[in-house]
Amino acid sequence: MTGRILIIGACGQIGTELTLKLRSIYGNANVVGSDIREGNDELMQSGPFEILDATNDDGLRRLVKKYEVEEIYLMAAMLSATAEKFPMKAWNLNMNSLFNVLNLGKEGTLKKIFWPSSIAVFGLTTPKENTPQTTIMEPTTVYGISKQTGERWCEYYHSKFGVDVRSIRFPGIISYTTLPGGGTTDYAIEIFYKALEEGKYTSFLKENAALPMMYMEDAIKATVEIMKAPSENIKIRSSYNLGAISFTPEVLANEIKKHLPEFKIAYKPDFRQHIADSWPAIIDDSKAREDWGWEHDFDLPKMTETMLEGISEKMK
Ligand code: AKB
Repeated sequence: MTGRILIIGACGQIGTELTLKLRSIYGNANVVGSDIREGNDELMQSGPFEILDATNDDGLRRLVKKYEVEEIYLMAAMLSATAEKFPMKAWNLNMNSLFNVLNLGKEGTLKKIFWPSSIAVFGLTTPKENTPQTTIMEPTTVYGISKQTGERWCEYYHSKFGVDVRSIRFPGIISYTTLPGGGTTDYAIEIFYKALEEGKYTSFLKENAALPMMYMEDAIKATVEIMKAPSENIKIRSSYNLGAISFTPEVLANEIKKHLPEFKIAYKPDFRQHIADSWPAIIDDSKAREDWGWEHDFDLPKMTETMLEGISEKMK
């Protein structure tokens, strides 16, 4: 690679760990982090960083020129629960940031683009179990509508203009380094903090709300691998289904109890339950496995153990 990599949304939950991983692979100086705000010390100190509003096309172009960027990972987005509160702001951020990047691809400035989609592209009419790669998609959330529309544009820019854009439909991503903000799957992170800090947790989803989930290390591995794969292996240019673990709040609580037997869970579903109701329970990711060799490493016991150990360490 001759040019540099730019991460937009480098200080978010996935962006932080992705930036650090890419710096470890491609060299610190070659991976530029950018976000609307500063991130943690490790991220800020390990390589170049710039303040950037993802909707600012001129600002983005300035950075691409300054650092001779040839690859962009667009991680900035407003997630499902927050997007329901600020629909127009979510639409503006999620769509305009994507167009800014896709247009740089169309102009030939970029060699490759990564843009995450989500299980939120599915809706109430989608089969919930083993949700196929290609199926009915009638998303009912602002976030889901923006991600589904984004997928159509990615495919369009690839087929019309040859833009090498690659995408994954992320499930809920579980991690302890940087907290997520405004997602429906965030309960699966909060529960660990509350279990360790207070010994109890009140879930905003029902006990039987099954959702696809994944440990962060697997999400980063998938992102790195799809971007490294030869272009001809990437046969789907909208976005790939990607699965790892699937569980309900009750199943997760029982797994936590194996380590913390006193842990108590209660349920008080709020508006986020309606969002979860419209999403798949388990997703069929066989196309990602066939096309570019996707395999996950973390199952529920390994993820639970890693989360409890990591958060305990942070609390010391
Ligand atoms: C959310 O809950 O909004 C996100 C997602 C599944 O895309 N974590």
